[in-house]
Amino acid sequence: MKRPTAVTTIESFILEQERQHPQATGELTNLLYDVALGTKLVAAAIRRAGLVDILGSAGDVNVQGEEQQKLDVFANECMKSALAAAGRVCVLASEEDELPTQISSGSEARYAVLIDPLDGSSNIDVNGSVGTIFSIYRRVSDGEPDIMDVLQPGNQQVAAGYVMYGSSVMLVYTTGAGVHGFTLDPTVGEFLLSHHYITMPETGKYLSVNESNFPRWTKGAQKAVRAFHGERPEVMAAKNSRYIGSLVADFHRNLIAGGVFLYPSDTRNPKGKLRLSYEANPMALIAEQAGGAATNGMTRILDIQPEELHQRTPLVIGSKKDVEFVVDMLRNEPE
Ligand code: AHM
Ligand code: MG
Repeated sequence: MKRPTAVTTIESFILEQERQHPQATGELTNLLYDVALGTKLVAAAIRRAGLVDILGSAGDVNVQGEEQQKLDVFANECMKSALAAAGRVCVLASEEDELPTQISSGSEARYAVLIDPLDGSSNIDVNGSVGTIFSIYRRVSDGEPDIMDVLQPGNQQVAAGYVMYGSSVMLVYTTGAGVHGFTLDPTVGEFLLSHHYITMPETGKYLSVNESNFPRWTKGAQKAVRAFHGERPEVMAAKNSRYIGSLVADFHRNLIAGGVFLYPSDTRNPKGKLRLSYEANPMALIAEQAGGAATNGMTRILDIQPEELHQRTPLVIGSKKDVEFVVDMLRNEPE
């Protein structure tokens, strides 16, 4: 007799994972569910993005009399509303806001959350893939929430993940017990388990890097990329180039199919371009949990102590052996 295929929602999956830890209170489950809800609101808005000009351009007033906002501002508001509702978050930091937003000082507000609400937003105008990235820490402050709640190194994250708004909407997350992926079923509005225990191949097929920066890289970065082009087959097999310009989408491809993403420092961006706390750190935790690696070229991303909220970092992330290869090149020729 044919057995029915089990359907697992994100809620039941996280609950089951928490149940295996008797000390768990279920709060993290609820918080992750709030994140998922926020991203569903963002997904709904993105699906209508191409209609904005027809229904009223950004800055106009829509039929409900509300002012229409640019999508990244709107995504920020969606995420904040979803996370603020239940009082589980003490402070929320976002790429869109210069300063962190205090949400609650109550003792039940045990988490600090950092988000990039709409990563790769330049892709919106061309109907390309974008994403939302999130990073969750346990609160370290007593009394009033503090900047230190959001300036913790990535190795203190209790959960991290992203949602990719691509040909389908997918949520990928980790709580330190493997990486799991859920696909949004738009007909029922639920994220359903589609990728259980995702692992990255040790060496990948793909190279993702903005090669227009090549003349401004260090010799080490140039050498690494040339080797990925196939110039040194004795030490590195040639890779296929794929670059979308959206970290979430580029990382996601490499997570599933194997590969390496680089945004090294260059003479225009001497500290790198990507943000440590809400772009590099959450992706680094996912990469490591999937068997990959992430570094700034010298130090493991998760071990960097952030000094300011919007701090930038060079980033090399992906399949472990590919990342190690780049690190060797960068260390040998750092200039
Ligand atoms: P954003 O969060 O403001 O959209 O910027 C970050 C994006 C990343 O998603 C992407 O990897 C990178 O910037 C692309 O930069 P570039 O256009 O220089 O290649
Ligand atoms: Mg971003």
